[in-house]
Amino acid sequence: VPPTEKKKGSKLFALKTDFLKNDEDSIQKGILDHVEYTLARTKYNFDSFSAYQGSAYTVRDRLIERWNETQQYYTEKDPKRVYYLSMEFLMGRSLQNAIYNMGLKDEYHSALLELGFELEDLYEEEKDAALGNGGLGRLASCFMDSLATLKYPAWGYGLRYNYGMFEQGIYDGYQTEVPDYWLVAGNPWEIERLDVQYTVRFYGHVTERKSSEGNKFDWEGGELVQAIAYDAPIPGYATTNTNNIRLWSSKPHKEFDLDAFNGGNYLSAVEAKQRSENITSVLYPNDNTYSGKELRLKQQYFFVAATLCDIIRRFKKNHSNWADFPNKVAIQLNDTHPTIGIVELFRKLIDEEHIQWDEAWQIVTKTYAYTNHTILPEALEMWPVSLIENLLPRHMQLIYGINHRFLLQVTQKWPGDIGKMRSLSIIQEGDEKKVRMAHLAIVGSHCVNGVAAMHSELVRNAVFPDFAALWPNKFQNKTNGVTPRRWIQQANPGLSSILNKWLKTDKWVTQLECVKDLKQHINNPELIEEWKSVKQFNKERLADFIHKTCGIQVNTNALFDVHIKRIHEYKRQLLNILGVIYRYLSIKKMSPKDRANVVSRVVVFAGKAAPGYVMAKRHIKLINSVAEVINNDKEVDQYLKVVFIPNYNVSIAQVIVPASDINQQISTAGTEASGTSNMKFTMNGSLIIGTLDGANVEIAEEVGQENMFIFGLRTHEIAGAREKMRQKEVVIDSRLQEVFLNIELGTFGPPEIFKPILDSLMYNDFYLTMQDFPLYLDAQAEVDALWKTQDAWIRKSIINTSSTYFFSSDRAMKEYAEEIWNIEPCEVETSDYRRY
Ligand code: CBF
Repeated sequence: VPPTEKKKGSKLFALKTDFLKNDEDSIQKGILDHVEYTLARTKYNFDSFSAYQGSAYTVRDRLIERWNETQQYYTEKDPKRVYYLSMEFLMGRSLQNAIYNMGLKDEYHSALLELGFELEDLYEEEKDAALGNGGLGRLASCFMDSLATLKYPAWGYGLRYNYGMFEQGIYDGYQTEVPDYWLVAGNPWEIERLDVQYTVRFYGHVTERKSSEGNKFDWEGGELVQAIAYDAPIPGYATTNTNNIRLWSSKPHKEFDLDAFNGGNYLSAVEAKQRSENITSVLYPNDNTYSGKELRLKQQYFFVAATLCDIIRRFKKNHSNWADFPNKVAIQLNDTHPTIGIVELFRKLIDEEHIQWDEAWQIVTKTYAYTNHTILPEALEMWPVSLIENLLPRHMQLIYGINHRFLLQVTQKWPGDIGKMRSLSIIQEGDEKKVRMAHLAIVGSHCVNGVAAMHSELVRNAVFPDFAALWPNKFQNKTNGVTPRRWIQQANPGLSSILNKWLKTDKWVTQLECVKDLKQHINNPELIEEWKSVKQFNKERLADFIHKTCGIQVNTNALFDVHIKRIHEYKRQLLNILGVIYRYLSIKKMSPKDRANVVSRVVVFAGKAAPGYVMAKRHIKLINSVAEVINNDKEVDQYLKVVFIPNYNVSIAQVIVPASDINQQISTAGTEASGTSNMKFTMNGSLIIGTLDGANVEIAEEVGQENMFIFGLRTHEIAGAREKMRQKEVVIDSRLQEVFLNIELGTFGPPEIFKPILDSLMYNDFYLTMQDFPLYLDAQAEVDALWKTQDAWIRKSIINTSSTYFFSSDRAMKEYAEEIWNIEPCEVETSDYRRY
């Protein structure tokens, strides 16, 4: 056909329907093509890592197809979208998740087998994406999985840190930190979008200009930084719907400081540019603690400024009336970290779109909602006014204006009550004035939620009671949840097979309520046997991992007692290790006859401490020192082993959780907002030993307290217990005294190392470890007793798994969608998401 006769675009539409095939041959060809053309390798250096990369790129191709279709579909239908703003996404690995969610496990398995690789081995080649600290970031990732699976039009927004969560090493029992340059071997799971860039301003000054429509405020000068988008497609399970997490990376702005350059100052002009790349360099490794560093505030503003440009650009594609904005856009703040986004949207509406104050504020508050994830005072963000004034001068002016109008509302409700104004104000007065970000988040949102029933009660009644009195309908609870895809189907194939068999369906993967039917078979010996053997298999898998990583051989017939989470005083790893010491001393004292009755245990710890958290790091040292003594004591060899698995992350959790018999959720009542590992363990049939804290309370309601080991002070008893401690009225349990004595005598190494730990208990046992200690030992004794009747144990384990519907993130996302965001599913219409 002569070129002039070719119909413009005809080929384009013909190609568009031509999706990649998913038969074995097509997958193999895709892998080999990527190994050759993307990685530039030959068949002679086709090793496991290149097989992983090649496979990942073929999966990514398929994800991109689905992603494009989904975005195209959403653009056509223009549904209301939710934007989940989170400074952290703890994604873990992607290959297995994507293959499972796309329903291509068997195809990939056999395609790779013929190429000489086991699919399961290739999973291990992938480095975790650890752009988060712990619960909050992992929750965001579970939520993204559920949103895509439920076909909600949702976007995640965050930062693409060059260095994720540090890698933890253990040397001489102490934690060491090594930077995690996770991008070193490339990242097949992201798409660099050089076409999506925004400019973000810092510092500078505000110029007020008179105009006929009122005064205008221009924010000018300062430093400009470029935000570049990186997209990570998030496939829903068994659906074409594939959502997106867009992460921003900072790059120098193209404008060059010509004056400096011409003045011969070339190098300093380049250095200034380099500074801008620092913004997204590193994830702050603090969990549940506020870091008052300017760079952190820069990260927060950089993040929301780019995100809002992007959201508004998308909104403007189809809309010109700003009143429609909250009907099309819901923004969820994952904690206060992105709260400056409230002011940024307001600034854009007022200064750039020239909307009047009241109308603009209405749009803002109808759009935003805020999730509170902690009530620990050390986590509450409060930025010095002077810092914001310097970095974001226009925002500070607007915050004052917002606060002024808000305080008028307060005076209307409580006329003349200065105390109320002081306690509610967004600005905290004092030697150094500070902006209370949680107050700003509450004032600027239409909804505020906690993450478990008990936590939401505390948020409403203990932390923000005056706000709740002012706006009683603003406060809600949305109990957390976790995705059963990653935490059952992918982490525990044995359990998945049991569920498929006994429920006669695999519907549970997306409708977790199905698992309750398992209870019917609770007395069936065949199920009990299968359950035992799956647990045994998972324990052997973990034992191998422990042997490989720690060089410790553990007895897989022992009870696996697991405590994995960030190391924090409130989470009380200390209570656990003191209990372990007591167990050790008791075994040592026993006669051989008594020892025959001892329940063998493997006690597993894992978790990172913030690098600057000295006490938490000392706890790690204590755990490792105790482990060293116990693991080398031949006398207790078969009864007790203690393991600290280094560098805890998502993929390691996927091996530990399914292998656990009991899991420790032992925070001081009233301190853990929710906890989410408790949900993952329960799904995997591990029994909780725990306090009535966070979501443990609701787990107890679903599972039944008789199927868990609940102990300890209740939330309402905490204040009294602390007072008792202050008055020095606490009588130290004699068993604990014996433990202290052994630490002091040097049984576990030089006592001076551990003196600060003992002192912290003696002088200010804020987390009430000593008062809960005897109750904890009693609960552990109950654990031992039940373990001796294995079938009864297994029945309880089955009950745990079958009572977990409520803790699926699918349930949580439906609640958010219906009760906060007001969004609906928007299913991409395709005949078959697997595309044969
Ligand atoms: O809501 C998710 C999790 O968030 C935290 O990790 C947090 O960072 N604030 C809480 O400590 C957890 O209780 C909670 O489950």
